[in-house]
Amino acid sequence: MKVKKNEEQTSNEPIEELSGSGMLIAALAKEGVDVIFGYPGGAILPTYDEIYKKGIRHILARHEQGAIHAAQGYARVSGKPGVCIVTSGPGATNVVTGIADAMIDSLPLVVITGQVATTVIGTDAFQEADMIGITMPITKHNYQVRSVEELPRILKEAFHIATTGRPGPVLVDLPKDVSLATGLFDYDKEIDLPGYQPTIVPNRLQIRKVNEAVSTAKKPVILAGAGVLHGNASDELVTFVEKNQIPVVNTLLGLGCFPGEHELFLGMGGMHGTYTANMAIHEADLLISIGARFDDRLTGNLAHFAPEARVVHIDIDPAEIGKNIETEIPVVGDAKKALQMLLEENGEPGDTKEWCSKLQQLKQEYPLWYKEDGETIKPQQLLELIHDVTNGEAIVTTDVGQHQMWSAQFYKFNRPNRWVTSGGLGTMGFGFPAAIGAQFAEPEATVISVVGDAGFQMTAQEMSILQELNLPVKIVIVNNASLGMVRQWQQLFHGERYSNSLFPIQPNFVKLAEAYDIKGIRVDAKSDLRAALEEMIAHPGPVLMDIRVAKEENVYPMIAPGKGQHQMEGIKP
Ligand SMILES: Cc1ncc(C[n+]2csc(CCOP(=O)(O)OP(=O)(O)O)c2C)c(N)n1
Repeated sequence: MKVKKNEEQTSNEPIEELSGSGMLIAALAKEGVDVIFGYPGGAILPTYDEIYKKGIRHILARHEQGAIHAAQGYARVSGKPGVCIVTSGPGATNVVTGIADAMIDSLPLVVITGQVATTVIGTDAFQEADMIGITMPITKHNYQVRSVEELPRILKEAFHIATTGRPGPVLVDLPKDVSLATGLFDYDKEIDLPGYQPTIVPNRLQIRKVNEAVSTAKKPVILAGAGVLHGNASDELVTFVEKNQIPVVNTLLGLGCFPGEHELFLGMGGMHGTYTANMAIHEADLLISIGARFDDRLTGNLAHFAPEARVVHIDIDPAEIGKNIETEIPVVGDAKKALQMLLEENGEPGDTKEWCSKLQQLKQEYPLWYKEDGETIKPQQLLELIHDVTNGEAIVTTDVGQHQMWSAQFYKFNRPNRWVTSGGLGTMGFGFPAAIGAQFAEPEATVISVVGDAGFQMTAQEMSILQELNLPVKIVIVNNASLGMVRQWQQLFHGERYSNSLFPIQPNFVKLAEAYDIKGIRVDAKSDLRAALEEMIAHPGPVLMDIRVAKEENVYPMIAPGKGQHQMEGIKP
C-alpha cells in the first residue's frame, strides 16, 4: 500500500505502509540479500507468510544449527552478511552455538529470531526464551524490537553494525505482534550511532613508526590473520611483503590471505603449525601482527612467546590491542587501509637477506611430514591428494579436530576466501552446513567439506538440502572411527585411557548418503584413492566419500599444553 510522504523523509520514493514482517522482507531487498537460511515456527510465521508471498530465496535447513552454519559459510566466502531466520524458544536457542562461533571468528551475520508477543514477554509464555539475555555476550549487538515504528531503524543498524568495523553477529528479536502491526517503512534515514564509530583509517604517525621499525629490523615476521581477509587486503599484503622481504606466518583463520606456495610463506603458526613458522616468531626481532588476535592456540605459553620481538599490532578492534600481548606500536584501523598507507609512506626495507635464507633452510629441513604405511590411507596424504585433484582451487570447509588441522597443514591455500573453518569456538557440526552456504556464495566453485566421522554426525541431516536442490557439495569423511583429536589427547596426556572416544560401531555412511539420493563412495586402500577422488570431482551432483584412514594417526608437530612455540614435538626427525 502506498502512503503519504512524511516530513523527515530523505528520499523521493513514497514511504510504504507495511507490516513488521513486510518491513523485514523489504529491508532484506534493500540490503541486497539474495538468500536466507532458516526454519519456521509459531512466532515467526507472519514473516514466513511474507517470504511465501514475496518469493525471496529461503533455504530450509533441517535443524536451525544447520541454517546458521550455512549462513556463516555464505558470509565467509561472499564477504556479505549471512542472514538466518528462526522462530522463538527452541528455534532461537538452536542457533546460539552458531552465533557464538560467528562472534569469536568475526563473521557478519544478521540473525532474526521470532519472539512471543510483547504483551506476554516475561510470563514464560509458550516458546519464550530470553534471547537478549542469552546472546548478550556472544553478539556484537542485539535488539528486541518493541514497536513496529522502530523496526526500519533497527534493521538498518543491524546490517550496518554486522558488516562494519570488526564484523560480527547481530541479533534482532522480533515479537509476533510487532511483525503483524503496520507502520511506515522509511529505510532511507541516515544511521545515527554516535557510540559506534569504528576507526578505519589508521594514524599516520603510527604507520611511520611501523615503517621505521621495518627498516631497522633484521629478523622481522608478519603474522597475518583473518582481518586481512575481512579487509580484502591480500594484494596489499603481498606487495608490502615482497617490497620489504618479510616472511609471513598465518593464523588458522588467516590461511589463504597470503599465497600458501609463496617463497616467503612459512606456514601456519601455533599448536599444529609448522616448526619454521613457530621458530621464526620465537627468534623474530620484529613481529607485525595484522588482523590477528594472538589466541592461545597460536601463542602457546605466553611467557615464552616472541621473547626477542618488538611487537606491532594492526587491528580494527582496539580491544584486541594489548589484550594478550604487550604491544610497542599499536595501529588501530582497517588492514587494507593500513597496508596501503605503509606502502604510500614508502619506508626503507630492512636487510633481511640472512634471515630469509635461514628460514628457507629451516623450511627445507623441517617440512610437514608423515610416514607412509602400505595400503593404509594416511589422512595427510588424503589432503595432499584433494589439493592435487582440485588444483588447489576448491573451497574447503571443515569441522574441528584432526581433519581440520591436516586440512590447514596440507591443503595449500593460494587464494583468499577458499578456507572456511570453525577456529575460535571449534564447533563440531560446523563444516558440512558451512559448505552449503559456501556453495550458495559461489555456485560454480568446487566446494569440499572435509569432516570427521564424529562431527559430520552432528549435522548430517542437512544432506536433505543437497538432495532437494541437487547442490554439488562434496563431503569427504576422514573416517578414523573415533573422536580423533580427543583420542590423540587421551593417548598423549591421559595415559591412553580412551574414555568414550572410540566408535565400536558406525553407521554405513554410503547407505546414509543413498538414503538422501546422494552418491556414496567408500575407499579403504591407498591405491584406490586418487581415482575415487577424481570420480567425486567429475560427478556433477553431491557426493559423500567415506575414507577409511589410519585410525591412530596423530597430528604433528605439536606444542603441548603449557609449552612455548620453540618447544614443538613431533618435528621431522
Ligand atoms: C560441539 C562439540 N563438542 C565437543 C567438542 C570436543 N571435540 C573437539 S575435537 C573432537 C573430536 C572430533 O572427532 P571427529 O569429528 O571424528 O574429527 P577428528 O578429530 O577425528 O578428525 C571433540 C569431541 C567440540 N569441539 N565441539
